[in-house]
Amino acid sequence: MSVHIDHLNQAALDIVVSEDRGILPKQQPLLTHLYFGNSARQHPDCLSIQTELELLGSNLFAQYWFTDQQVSQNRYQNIRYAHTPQMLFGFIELTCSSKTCLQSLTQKAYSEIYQCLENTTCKHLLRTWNFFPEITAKDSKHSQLNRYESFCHGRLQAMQSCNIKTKVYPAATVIGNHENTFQIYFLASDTPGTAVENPRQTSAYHYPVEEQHTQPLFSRGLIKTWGQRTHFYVSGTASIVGHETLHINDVCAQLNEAINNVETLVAHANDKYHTQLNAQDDLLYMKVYIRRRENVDQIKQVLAARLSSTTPRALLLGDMCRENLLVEIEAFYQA
Ligand code: 3EB
Repeated sequence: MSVHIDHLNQAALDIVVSEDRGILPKQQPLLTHLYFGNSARQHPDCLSIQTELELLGSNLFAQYWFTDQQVSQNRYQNIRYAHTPQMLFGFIELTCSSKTCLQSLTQKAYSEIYQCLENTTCKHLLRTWNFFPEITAKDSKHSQLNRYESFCHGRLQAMQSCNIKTKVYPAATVIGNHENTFQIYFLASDTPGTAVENPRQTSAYHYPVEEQHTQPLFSRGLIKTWGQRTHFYVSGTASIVGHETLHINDVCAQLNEAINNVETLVAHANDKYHTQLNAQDDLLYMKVYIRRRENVDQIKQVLAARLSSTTPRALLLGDMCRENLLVEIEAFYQA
């Protein structure tokens, strides 16, 4: 089966990564500006989102999402969003403490997201990024669940209550931050993407789970064409083979295994959906979430061996949803 190329959807979406503060790389409509670290300023006149994770070994990593059509900005309940008829980027931020029930908070946030999309032309959720504190602590309300498991349950309940029937789950990242905020930002579009699963990994939505537990509803990767461009959004990827964590207590081996997972996913996308992505050359950037700041130098060495020297990378301090994971990566392909 080949990727559905929608010739009516010629909208451009072109992401430029910048590791310096400087002038805008292009004069085109901006859908969003995402930045990490503290040396960037909120960009006026566009949806400008700061992720509250510490950037290690650098002070700026920013992305400018350019399009070729006029962008409008709007609000819906707690969501701020920017959109054209073909694409929508949104952001929700809610207060979250150690006493918060993650299931109710997540259900509220995702219900607002699905209701927001329902009122627009962009009903297909393609990619989400989710951050909240104390991700593996016990949930305050559901003592048999940790906060990540409670999050997974809330995400399912929002889909059910909003009558979302699709099995094309978005690609996703879920990371623990060190703030008092629950943040989600997301990309949606008027036409669906193509979900890609990894033959080395059990699909997360098929993970074996105990009673009272909900599977994580995300796709390993999602392909979307924008005009002449192909994007491949790779979810947060860890040292998990099948459904088991490998290389416990070995951060270098975990990172190598995670990169093996991403490379296998790209090869599988090419085989199954006839994309022609090069796992190194078409990698626009890689983000590396690191649990322990003292692992940074080891991580940099592995990245130097595995990535092209010119590929931008952001190293971010954050917690994984399993205690035994020390590192997780996410990749963004643009060809
Ligand atoms: C994993 O492979 C690691 O719940 O949306 C990675 C990316 C992970 C997304 C999610 C979870 C999620 O299971 C954890």
